[in-house]
Amino acid sequence: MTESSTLQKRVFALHQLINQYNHQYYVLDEPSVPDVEYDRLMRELIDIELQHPALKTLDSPSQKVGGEPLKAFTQVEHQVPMLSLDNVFSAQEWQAFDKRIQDRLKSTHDYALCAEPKLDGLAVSIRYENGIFVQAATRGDGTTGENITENVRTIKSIPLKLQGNDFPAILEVRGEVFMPKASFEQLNAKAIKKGEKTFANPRNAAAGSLRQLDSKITAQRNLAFYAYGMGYVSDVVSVLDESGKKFETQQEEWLSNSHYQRLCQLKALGLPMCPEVKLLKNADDVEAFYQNILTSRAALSYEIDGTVFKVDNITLQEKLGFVARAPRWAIAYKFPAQEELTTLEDVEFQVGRTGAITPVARLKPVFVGGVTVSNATLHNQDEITRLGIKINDTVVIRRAGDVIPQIVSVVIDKRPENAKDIHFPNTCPVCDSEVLRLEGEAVLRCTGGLFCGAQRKEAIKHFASRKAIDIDGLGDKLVEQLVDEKLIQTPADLFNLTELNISTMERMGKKSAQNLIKGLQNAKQTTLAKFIYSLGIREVGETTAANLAQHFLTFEKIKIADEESLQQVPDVGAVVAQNIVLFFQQPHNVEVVNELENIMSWPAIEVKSEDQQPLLNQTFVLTGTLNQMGRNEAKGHLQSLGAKVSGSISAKTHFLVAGEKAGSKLTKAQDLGVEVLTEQDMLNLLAMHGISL
Ligand code: 5U1
Repeated sequence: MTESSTLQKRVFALHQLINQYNHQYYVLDEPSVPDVEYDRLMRELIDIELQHPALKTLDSPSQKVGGEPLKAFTQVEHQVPMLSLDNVFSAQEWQAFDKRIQDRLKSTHDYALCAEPKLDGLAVSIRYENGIFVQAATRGDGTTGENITENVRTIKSIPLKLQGNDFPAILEVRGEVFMPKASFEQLNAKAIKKGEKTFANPRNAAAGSLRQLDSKITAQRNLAFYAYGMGYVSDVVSVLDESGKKFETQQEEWLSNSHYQRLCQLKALGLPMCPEVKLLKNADDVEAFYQNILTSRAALSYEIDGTVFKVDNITLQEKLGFVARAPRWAIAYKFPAQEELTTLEDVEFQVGRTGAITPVARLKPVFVGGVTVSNATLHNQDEITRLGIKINDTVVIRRAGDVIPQIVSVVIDKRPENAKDIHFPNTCPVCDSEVLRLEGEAVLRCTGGLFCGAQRKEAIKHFASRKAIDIDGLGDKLVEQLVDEKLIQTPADLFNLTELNISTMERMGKKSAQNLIKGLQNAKQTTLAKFIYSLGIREVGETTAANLAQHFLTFEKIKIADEESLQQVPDVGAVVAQNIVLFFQQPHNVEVVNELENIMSWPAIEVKSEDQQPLLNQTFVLTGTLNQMGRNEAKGHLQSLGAKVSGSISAKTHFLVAGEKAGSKLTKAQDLGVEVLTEQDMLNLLAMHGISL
């Protein structure tokens, strides 16, 4: 094949791809590739056309802006074409742009520039006739756009009547409709709640909202607008004279010759102007503006993908003119791409310190947002289902600021034949224990808490903590060191430590080793409640552990209890009961628990007689802030006296303990005639039965 026919084929392929992406982006509002890929293809095409002008045809996408308008909207012909901007991506490319201007103007670079953030939204043209909003249109193909008047009318920041009295009889305002980041987050959160499709980014959300045939939907979407220029401006301008009488004058009397001042004129008429827009003295200030906006990007309330620089003087703009797609007097200086394409090579499952199992995407390394990315979190099963992703798929990956890379979407068009489904493990990839997804939880969890290598450090720290077994001389740092040096793997291993092997560790003297051995020796004597708590069963806190001990009296009975009998215990609901049963079903956990049972001991629990439970059959509800005793502590004490402590108030409640800032529960208690106690009343009651602070 000759070089020219190879090139011709490539040009044809580029036409097809760019036209397809244009259609998806501009007409369907469903882009399938990130902007960076589109820009790359367009650049390749323009480069070939520059070097081989014979290959530049009239139907080339390089000669056209955007795609065809949607058929469902009527069409609007722009009186002045709506153009797009050429891009530069580096300081060198910016300097080349600056040089082209200097060459054309045959002067130095000492010209003022209007510097603006480049908003990631949708370009629109808004027409005012005699100060009244009459029409709004999308860019479309630059010559003809879609009539979106009714939708734009709903955007709160766009005035339906211009402010003041001095304006042209016909004024077209050009600018960007966008969705602020906060509105975008809210919209997606709502969609997730309703199980609906989410938008990949604020730009798609803005486009989707503007292209609604029902403008009531647009009105609910919280869109915003910043003006960045003027389109058609009529020759006739109406102004008021000093005596307040209206008279007509010519455009040049009113219209400024500075682009920046024109934006200020629009602002004075009530149109929103981006607060970051600045007038630069000359091109020396360009890089600083770019860097400054890049640094503050994450803090801005709206999404941007670069900066725009425009020669400020309109006479100079007119001298410079246009090329096919864009003005020669303006350029978009874009930020490094935050989105890129890559391949999902595999999915691995990581077990976190708390047993949460997270799918991690292993990606073909790709440079995005200024770094090379090879991993991204896939969050959970729901996220994988939502994305419809398979191994070997081409994916859009996004890295914004210092945020963790995210997989935004899958390019279904590029799905290969060897695409494979992602399967979640049935057992923990680290310790092989059963994994469980609890009702209402999005994550999958390993149930081998006492044994699992991934959870080891946290499990031992919890076991040794003050409210659990309380091992003197064993802090978090030392636990980490013992695990790292492979001296222990489970809480039971702690009791096999010897003075000798502890003192071989770095920074451990003989004295500290002796103290730890003594602490371990003392810790062997505990209570059943503390022992249960020390096992770190999910959602079994101190109070639940105490209730379990009081209810079952022996550890043997707790180990074999089924969910139903567990739910008889105060404060134990279906989820906690399931957690307990599953914990004791894991062979590895049982192994460690058996070892611990052989090492540790606790006194038998006295069965309380009825007269030792003076509050038996009395139901309490606690509300508001208790200042002298924590809510959990109070609850434990009341329960130890036989009381039932409930979370909600009803006619069956005997007492409401109302702390500070008690709210609706207090009102309800008063309505139901439930007796209300202050915190002090409750403390007096506890003291009466021998419990004091
Ligand atoms: N901020 C800004 N964005 N933007 C986009 N200004 C601006 N100007 C544009 C476009 C397409 O076009 C004019 C220079 C014609």
